[in-house]
Amino acid sequence: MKLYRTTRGAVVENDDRFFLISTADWDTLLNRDDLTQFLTEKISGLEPAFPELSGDELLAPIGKQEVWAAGVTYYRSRSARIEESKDAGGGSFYDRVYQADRPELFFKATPHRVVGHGADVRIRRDSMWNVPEPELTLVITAAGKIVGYTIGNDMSSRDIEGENPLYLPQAKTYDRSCALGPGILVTDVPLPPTTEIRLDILRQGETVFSGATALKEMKRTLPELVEFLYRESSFPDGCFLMTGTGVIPPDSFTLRSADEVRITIEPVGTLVNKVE
Ligand code: DO4
Ligand code: MG
Repeated sequence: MKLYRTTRGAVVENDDRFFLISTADWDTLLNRDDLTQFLTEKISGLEPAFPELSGDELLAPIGKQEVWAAGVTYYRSRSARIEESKDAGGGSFYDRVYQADRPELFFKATPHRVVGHGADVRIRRDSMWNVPEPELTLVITAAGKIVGYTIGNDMSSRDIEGENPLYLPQAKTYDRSCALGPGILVTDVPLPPTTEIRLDILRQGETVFSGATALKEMKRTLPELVEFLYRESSFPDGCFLMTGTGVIPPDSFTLRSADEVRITIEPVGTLVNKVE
């Protein structure tokens, strides 16, 4: 079952049928530990409201939640980061965090820096080397329960983070640096390890990069990431946690204005954003 935040209100998609549900606000909904059961009961006996949902109606599936991100959770991310920071003396930090018990967790975005499906993401004007990062993103309640999954794009300025790891917040957090959507796959069943996370980048309609990874390539488990994030922080409205990238274009690649970024995670959907 999928849940969308739309211009019409909260919409549930079940078996290719779309239901408009009357509910309290989005934040209260996302914070329900019983979200799957609640939505199942909500739509039972309801007539589908419309045959399909157009992309123009979709809003980013976020209310008041903070967006956090895990880093260096895939070997590919570890290697790319070691390479990009070697001239700056990046040393062994990325390998050490890849191996360590404690994961890298960083603050990614406040809701106003997040865009939804179809909206433009941005690259920083003071950066020359930028990539999208396709990431499975967890929807977690205040109690720390994973109630759903969405798709995230962790836009990153590689020259800024490569110059000095202390610049990470500037490389990662700026206006429209984060895309989430198109909706939320609501389920209590963990995703299979074979779940594919795919990135395609198009320039004037031509594919200029394609790559994919699978959830089983991740070094960490999803509950482990949530446990560390919630150790000494409370999230009264729940939060979104991006789980790191396993797909990074070659070092010769940088995004350009008007590029289209498509991220597909099959049970969730495809998140499409243009670069402003
Ligand atoms: O350590 C820098 C950022 C890592 C990251 O965003 C990722 O691995 O996805
Ligand atoms: Mg990332």
